Amino acid sequence: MRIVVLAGGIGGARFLRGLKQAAPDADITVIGNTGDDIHLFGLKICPDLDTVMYTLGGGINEEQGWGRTDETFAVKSELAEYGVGPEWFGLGDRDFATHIVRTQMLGAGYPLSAVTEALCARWQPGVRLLPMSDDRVETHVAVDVDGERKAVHFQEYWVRMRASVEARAVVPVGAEQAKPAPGVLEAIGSADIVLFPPSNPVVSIGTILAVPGIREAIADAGVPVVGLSPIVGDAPVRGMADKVLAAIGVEATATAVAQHYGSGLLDGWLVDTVDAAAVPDIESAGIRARAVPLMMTDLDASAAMAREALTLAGEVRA
Ligand code: FO1
Repeated sequence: MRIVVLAGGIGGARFLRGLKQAAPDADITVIGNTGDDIHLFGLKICPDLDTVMYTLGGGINEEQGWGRTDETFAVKSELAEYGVGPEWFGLGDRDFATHIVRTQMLGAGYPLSAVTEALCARWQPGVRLLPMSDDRVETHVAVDVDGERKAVHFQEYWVRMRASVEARAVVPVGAEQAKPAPGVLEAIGSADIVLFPPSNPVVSIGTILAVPGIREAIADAGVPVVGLSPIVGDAPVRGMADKVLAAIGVEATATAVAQHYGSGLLDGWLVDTVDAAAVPDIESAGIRARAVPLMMTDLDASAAMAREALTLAGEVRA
């Protein structure tokens, strides 16, 4: 069975670990969000690609959900001694090696998809990890600071500002000119199932869908598209998805997110048991819905969710 998964960072990566356990024989292709990418210290950093690679490859800092385990910060503190910032983005020594290899390969002319494949040769994530595009896309957030409207890089909004100010707009800069990376449309075209894990519907899955051609390919693939709500009980399970949902005028509810994706794209939607009352509303929007436990408390819980998503996909196919 060929499964395509659109993944952002932490939520997507944890779900993928469960999917691998639930469907050990499946051929899984992950289309990773690159809108979170940031250039720092002359290096290109790809947070969502690295979180998937490290999580599935066994190198992730588990409690953080990003960065490496057993990390040290000698390089970061030496940079700070030189007064070279920013200090608010925690890059560890082991993580720096990933960004040095990536930047070196990009500088030698390799596209991001080839670089990602090379990095994954070491980590063996057990899935094919494709960036959504080889072209540069970087999400920026419009905020009002000291009475003036300005755009800040997503990472500055997310990490330095902790999403503490209202996001007036979220813009994946470069998305309109970006092309799907090699293999992305082919993977979608030959998939048996497409899954939207509980990733951020705006800055992760939304950004992937903003690359021209990807949304259409999924809508036209003629295979079941099933998503899992990142919102449980009207609040994001983790992260601050509600802040960016507000920027696009979408309520932070399981129903609103399903309607945001729309029945033209989504065939099935899993909500948590606390949102069971939402099932009829979602079904009346033309999306099959089911209430199951959606908290990824451990690997078995994630695998159970993945199995529920595959079961729902089988039902909507019929
Ligand atoms: N998130 C934080 O909250 N604080 C950090 O200092 C931080 C550093 C960091 C470094 C590398 C990396 O790949 C991810 C990092 N993240 C950090 C997480 C990152 O902001 C998120 O993973 C995504 O961009 C949102 O999914």
